[in-house]
Amino acid sequence: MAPMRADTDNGLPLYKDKPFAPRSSTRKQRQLRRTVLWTVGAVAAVVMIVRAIGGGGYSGPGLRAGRKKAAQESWADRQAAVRQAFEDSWRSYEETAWGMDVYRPVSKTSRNMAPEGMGWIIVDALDTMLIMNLTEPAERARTWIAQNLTYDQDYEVNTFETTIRMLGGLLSAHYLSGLDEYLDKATDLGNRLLGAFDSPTGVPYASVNLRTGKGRRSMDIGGASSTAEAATVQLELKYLTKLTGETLFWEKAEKVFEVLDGNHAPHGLVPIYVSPETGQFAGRTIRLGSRGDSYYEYELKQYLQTGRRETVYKAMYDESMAGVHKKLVRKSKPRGLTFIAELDNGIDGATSPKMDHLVCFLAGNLALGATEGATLELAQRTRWTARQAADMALAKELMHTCVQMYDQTATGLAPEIAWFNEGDGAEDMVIKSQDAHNLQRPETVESLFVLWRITRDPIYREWGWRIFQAFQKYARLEDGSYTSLNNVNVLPPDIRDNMESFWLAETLKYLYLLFDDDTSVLPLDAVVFNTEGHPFPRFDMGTRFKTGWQRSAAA
Ligand code: DMJ
Repeated sequence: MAPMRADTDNGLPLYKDKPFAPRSSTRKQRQLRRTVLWTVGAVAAVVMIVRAIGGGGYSGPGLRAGRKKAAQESWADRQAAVRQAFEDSWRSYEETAWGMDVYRPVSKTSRNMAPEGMGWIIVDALDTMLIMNLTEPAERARTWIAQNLTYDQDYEVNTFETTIRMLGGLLSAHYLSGLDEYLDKATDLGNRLLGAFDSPTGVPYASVNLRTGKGRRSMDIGGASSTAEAATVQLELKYLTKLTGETLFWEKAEKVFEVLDGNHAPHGLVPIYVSPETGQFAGRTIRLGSRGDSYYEYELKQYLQTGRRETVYKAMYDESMAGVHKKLVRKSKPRGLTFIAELDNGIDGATSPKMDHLVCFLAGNLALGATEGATLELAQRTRWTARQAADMALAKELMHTCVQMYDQTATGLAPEIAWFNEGDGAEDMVIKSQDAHNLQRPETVESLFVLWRITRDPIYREWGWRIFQAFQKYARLEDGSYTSLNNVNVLPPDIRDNMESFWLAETLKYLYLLFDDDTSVLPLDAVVFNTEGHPFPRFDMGTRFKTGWQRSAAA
């Protein structure tokens, strides 16, 4: 029997820049539901505003004791509201789609991607339940994984998505719970993914068959893999090596960076495709959005993960961020919002003023890189260079822009893509209809969480609360679960029937941590979050593990 193909179209939630295609069949039904929801949402919003005004909302630092207590209670209330949103989303999924990979909360339909399911939503959401102390649903998830989850299926999965969500989810569940059964599953999965790296260069193929271990080239330009996808499996495989002692995972992972770095991309800015056959970049498009984003994230996080011993990754990261400052930072008109432009025609081509919401990860990443996880106050006292200051300043400016991507829409939710105005227009950003959907993405709240932890400036919590309220108001269904939107500028909201697993794995997790008054939970100087929001401990390499490559000089 021919192997089943990876789920690349029609369904969600795989590829990041999948084109948007609205469905029209149930329009009337949706309209009715929207009206009801909108009214309920409006009432809820009024209640919340009244509560915020009368309930001693946060008024900034330097409060007197009595006020401070009220402020703390307020953040606890907000955190509880996020936990409730998770519980409601989860209950809806458990009741109507338990065990399925794709969940459509409006129609209450679901389906699997692999023949026997991949545990896609359960595994991705599990560590959030552990962090939120939701012990009963976490136990049901544990039982489902133990009794139902098998990776021995004749099915091709996307190498990157399976690594960051499934391998990452299992590893962080092991880290947080201490249960070896998650590590056993992770090891089985890790072994099955290794076949993806059997290319002439070691750059992984886009897909791999879980049973046969055979990799398959992508359908994209000449079979090239996405650069971000090839370069975003390292934290997971290295942690797996640390836990199992099996160095093969580590070697496969780091080889990818050796090959990528061997291209000597000018300014450390890489094209978004790479050939597994030649190891060379393909095409001329350079961006920090889809297919480029987490390459830069994992440059930094590999350095942090292994106790800041692998300086090769820090050198790459510094070079890339210098490239971002020099080549990609732009200001919009008329308000001067800082955004990160794209290069459609190579490093010396003209910039394009398009920015994906995905780029908003960079605000947090820059702040994390500047202090390496310490608070800003501590980092500034210890050592503080002009370079760190510049990265921190850019982090704050970009954070503001990303929040504006929410604030400037009718729903208060961000579109997938914004186009910034550099000419005479009256608006700083334009949202095209094909880019106007919201997939419950995490990048902005992820960065708000990192900036809050690093700066301790409460503005980042306030911004996060505003975003969460917009989700409550416009993306919440009658049963309390949450869905995506087709267009963030349409009222009443035009909902899309899909709940992304990263809503549970990332968006709600980061909001929950953002509102946690206890900043010692998962401290940024002791853990790294993988690109899917799964926390792993930083670890000491000891004498057993080492970086197996060095940067080569450009010819
Ligand atoms: C997630 O799967 C990860 O955060 C990935 O790095 C980017 N895309 C989604 C969320 O938007």
